[in-house]
Amino acid sequence: MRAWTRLAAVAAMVVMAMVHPAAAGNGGELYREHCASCHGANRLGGTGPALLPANLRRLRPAEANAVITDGRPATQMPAFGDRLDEADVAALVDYIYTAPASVPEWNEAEIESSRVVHDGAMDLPDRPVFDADPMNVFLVVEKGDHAITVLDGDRFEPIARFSTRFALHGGVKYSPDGRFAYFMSRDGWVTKYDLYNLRKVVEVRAGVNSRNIAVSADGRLLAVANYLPHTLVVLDAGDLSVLQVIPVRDGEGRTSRVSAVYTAPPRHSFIAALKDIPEVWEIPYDDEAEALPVYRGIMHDYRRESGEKPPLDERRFPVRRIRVAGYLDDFFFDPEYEHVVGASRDGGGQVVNLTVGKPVAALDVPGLPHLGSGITWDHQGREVMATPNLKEGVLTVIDTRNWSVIKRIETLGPGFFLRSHDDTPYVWTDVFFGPHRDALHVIDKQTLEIVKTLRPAPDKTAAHVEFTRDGQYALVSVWAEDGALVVYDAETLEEVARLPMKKPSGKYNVWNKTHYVRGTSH
Ligand code: DHE
Repeated sequence: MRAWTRLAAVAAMVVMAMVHPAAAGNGGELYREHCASCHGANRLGGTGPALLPANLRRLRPAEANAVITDGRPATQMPAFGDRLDEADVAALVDYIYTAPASVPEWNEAEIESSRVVHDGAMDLPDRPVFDADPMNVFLVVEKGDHAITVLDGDRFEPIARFSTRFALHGGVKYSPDGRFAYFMSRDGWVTKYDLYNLRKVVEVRAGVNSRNIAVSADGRLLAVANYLPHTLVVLDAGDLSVLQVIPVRDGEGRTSRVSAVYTAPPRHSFIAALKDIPEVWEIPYDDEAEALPVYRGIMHDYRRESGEKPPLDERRFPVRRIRVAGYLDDFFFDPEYEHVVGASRDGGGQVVNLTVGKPVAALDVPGLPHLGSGITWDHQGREVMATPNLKEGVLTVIDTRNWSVIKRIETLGPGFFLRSHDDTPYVWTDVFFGPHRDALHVIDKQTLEIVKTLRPAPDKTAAHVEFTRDGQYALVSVWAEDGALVVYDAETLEEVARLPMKKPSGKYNVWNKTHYVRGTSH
């Protein structure tokens, strides 16, 4: 280092020490005194969320500073501004954004010991305690105060509302009969909720920093994708006990975060997207999967290693590794689950045929396609898929027969979610980013033209649409603290109801999800 650079560095350190005298090292002490009782002595979370760098990626340090000073409205996080001076708050922020010397492995024992079984909730009657159509119920996630509203999809009236773990993410999933809902927080808490009895049944912390969950098509299993630790966890969907913790690593010992896990019903498997290894993983989970030619090899190897096939609940799930070019971490599946289309972090898309286990085409999409929100529909006698774009104001429509682009529909800005239903003529997309974030485009499935642009609440983000089971109504979130759920007639595009809600985000219709209706998320 040159002398003047060294001098500048020393001067900067002196200035920092003057501005943040406490930053020199009492962050840990302050944490133990003020934060540990809610966020856990090990920073893994308690009544408050985990405070580890991996869990704080979505919060800028300046925002963390404001939360510590002023508290967080509608949560139990108090303001510390009257007890801590600026330097103390800065020291705390430094501390929580610094990785601890070690993070627990969060293996089977830790997961099992986190399990909370809610009193008397395991054996409740198998019939709804309400008179609404249980297959046309929605769970609406309200991010504002970490709650879920159970909504009657015929009358558009709340049936119940309950608090959830901090910061749910990913779609709510249902058991195939629609009775149980499963949802997950970014801190790895998985909750099983009995929709018939409106009760939480059991909760387990399957990871320290998690992405999403998938329910097997037969409803017996749950798979959890984790960023921290680098594992995929398979749970028994009945009581959320651990069946297997699968470490995620390649042949050379490199480990990887799991970006997401999905269920592939016709394949009887889970499919996982990996963030740090150029592989897609497929995990077959039942005897029918074993009958498919593509699995025979791995099941054969598995039997050779382990002798007789043990019963499912004692089995180690085999992993089929599909090598791909680059890292794919956002997935779209065609309705037959023959192909997966993955987007890489540098943009672009790759089509992988799951049967042969090889990339077969590249997608010509600009910017960063949000393939996880991709949907399909029939367009003039052929099936097309469309994906919004996280970086550009464009919706790309693609022919699934040859993966060629049919049309690029210009929108008012980058979008996040896209939705439709087999029994509606339109596709709905939001404009999540930029000055037009209050707009929603309604697009004709046949002409591929925007027929109307709705603005449910000027200047407030409008996003995430879901349809009633018959496709007659579209429900939209006004994504603001004093937000609302707005219901539109999906044909006339007129508003028919508006319910105040606290930053509603995703909403999930039991019928559409359990019947894999095209146009919704699965
Ligand atoms: Fe999500 C679903 C990944 C940021 C709200 N999001 C998903 C899924 C994935 C994903 C893989 C599919 C899960 C499933 O099927 O269960 N999301 C990511 C990201 O990588 C990204 C861009 C960055 C991150 O920090 O994770 C991201 N997501 C966000 C947000 O900022 C959103 C808007 C607000 C939030 O809650 O954090 C957000 N994501 C959602 C929602 C779904 C979702 C509401 C469920 C969509 C559905 O209809 O099923």
